[in-house]
Amino acid sequence: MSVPRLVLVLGDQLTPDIAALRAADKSRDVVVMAEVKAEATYVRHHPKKIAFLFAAMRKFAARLREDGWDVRYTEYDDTNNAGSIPGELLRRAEEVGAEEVMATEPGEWRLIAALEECPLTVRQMEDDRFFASHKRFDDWAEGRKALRMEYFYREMRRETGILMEGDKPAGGAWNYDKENRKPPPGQIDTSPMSFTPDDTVKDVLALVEREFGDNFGSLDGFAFATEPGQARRALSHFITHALPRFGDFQDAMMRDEKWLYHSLLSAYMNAGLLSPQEVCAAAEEAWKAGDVPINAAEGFIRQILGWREFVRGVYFREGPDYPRRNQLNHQRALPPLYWGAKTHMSCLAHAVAQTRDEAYAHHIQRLMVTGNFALLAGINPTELHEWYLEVYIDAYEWVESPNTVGMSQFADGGVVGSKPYVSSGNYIDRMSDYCKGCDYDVKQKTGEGACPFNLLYWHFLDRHRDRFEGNARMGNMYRTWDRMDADKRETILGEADAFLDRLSAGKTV
Ligand code: FAD
Ligand code: DLZ
Ligand code: SF4
Repeated sequence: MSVPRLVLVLGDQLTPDIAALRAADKSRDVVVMAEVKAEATYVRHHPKKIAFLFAAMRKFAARLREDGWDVRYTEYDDTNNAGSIPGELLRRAEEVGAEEVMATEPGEWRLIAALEECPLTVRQMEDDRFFASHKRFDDWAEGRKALRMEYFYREMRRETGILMEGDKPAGGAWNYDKENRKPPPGQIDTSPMSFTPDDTVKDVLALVEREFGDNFGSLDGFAFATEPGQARRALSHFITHALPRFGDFQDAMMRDEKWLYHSLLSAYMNAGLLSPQEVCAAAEEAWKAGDVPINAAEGFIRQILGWREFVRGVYFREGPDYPRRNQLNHQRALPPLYWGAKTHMSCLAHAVAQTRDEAYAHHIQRLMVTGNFALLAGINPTELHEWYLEVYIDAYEWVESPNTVGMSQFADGGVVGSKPYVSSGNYIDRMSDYCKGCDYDVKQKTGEGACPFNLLYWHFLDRHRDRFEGNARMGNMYRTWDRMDADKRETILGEADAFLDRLSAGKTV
């Protein structure tokens, strides 16, 4: 009988035909899965994220066993648990007499390096659960002065044929974003599908409460899907009930509506319970059947076929130093309000509270509330990156860091975006109902009670003038700033400095 090899399946690789499993031989090889301290603590993950992954891992292992695989699964509190992925590989290699490991490339440089350093022979195969391979992205990126998602996305549309009518984009345009910026609607008539914890989930919830109960975040009301059948039902529910209005209200934010018309499918796609291909196909089918308008189908598909693929391409192309870039040299410490300390800013209080309760906030809350504030206030992007990696259920470095370090903080100097996403309170007021319940006044530009976003917006532009003045997309902002009275400019900068001093001193702002 030939010597068995180990097949590593990580917590976000829960796909039956993932590369390492495809390459393995069921009659010979041994699957290794492990809940380990190193992965569960390299940042202090939200308890719901850990519970989701551990429950989904346990169910996936059971399914592989039913399918005839020899699976060696280590639970978190197993006394023999070696505590890390390489440690578990070594332990299992000794147990079964293996020397070789087949792995699917992890989604974080940290773990890729750990597997490279493992004394066993580890073959890392490309993770091909995406539309574009590393080579495909690099071929597209090579020689371009700037990488812009929109052009990459169009190539992906042409190549996959998704939302194409011959060689033309469906409906005549590539992008319908102009129709997708409606302010919050009066009422939301749907909510995402929720799942009552079964015995596996209940066991994991008890374990996570015991081991990680002190991490930021609540386990209450855990209702995520933890197996592919449930995730598929969540997809189909979203397509029928939320997708038709997804486009219109994609950018809206409401105090009492956490989900609006968003899908909540990122955690499932990122962990492997759903494939991006089946999600895009379901949205396209709904449009073809006339159930969903083109602005909704296109807006949704662009996030997956465009943004999700694009940020992954950037992460792997830019290399291991990417998550720690800080091109704007922002050094302020992440303030306690990100961990739920009291703040008078209603938008931040709501986005952070929702994050603590649900391990979820939608894109505009992440980008234009918590991200926008951090950028305007000059928060250290590495600290912020770690925060996003910790607090969201869908966070892995390959997708989180280009969104945080690149799109949201411009700390990569413009690899992901052509200009920083900054706004004054006006944008938040237009797109949300947060300002109505705020201690600050969004209409007030200076003085007692002025919205901090209004002050910090100009402070940001002023302190980074050298870098952004020549940016064609920001010229208008500088012209408006320059047209203001010198006295007013001075007042704004002085009040912004005073606000930032209070923030850094740990005062409630
Ligand atoms: P929907 O609004 O329903 O969108 C549909 C799908 O599109 C999502 O499920 C997701 O897979 C994909 N998508 C949308 N926007 C993006 C994007 N910018 N990049 C990649 N995929 C996208 N997404 C993550 O999956 N993991 C992260 O750790 C993460 N961190 C982020 C950090 C910041 C600072 C910002 C601004 C965005 C981040 N995003 C991240 C992108 C986006 O916010 C989430 O994908 C989205 O909010 C997930 O919720 P949803 O499934 O309801 O998405
Ligand atoms: C995020 C995570 C956590 C919390 N725990 C585990 C674990 O115990 N075992 C495991 O195999 N994977 C876990 N993961 C997912 C990995 O951290 C993930 O594979 C890497 O971050 C690469 O994306
Ligand atoms: Fe946020 Fe300013 Fe609106 Fe308050 S007034 S909710 S701080 S944007």
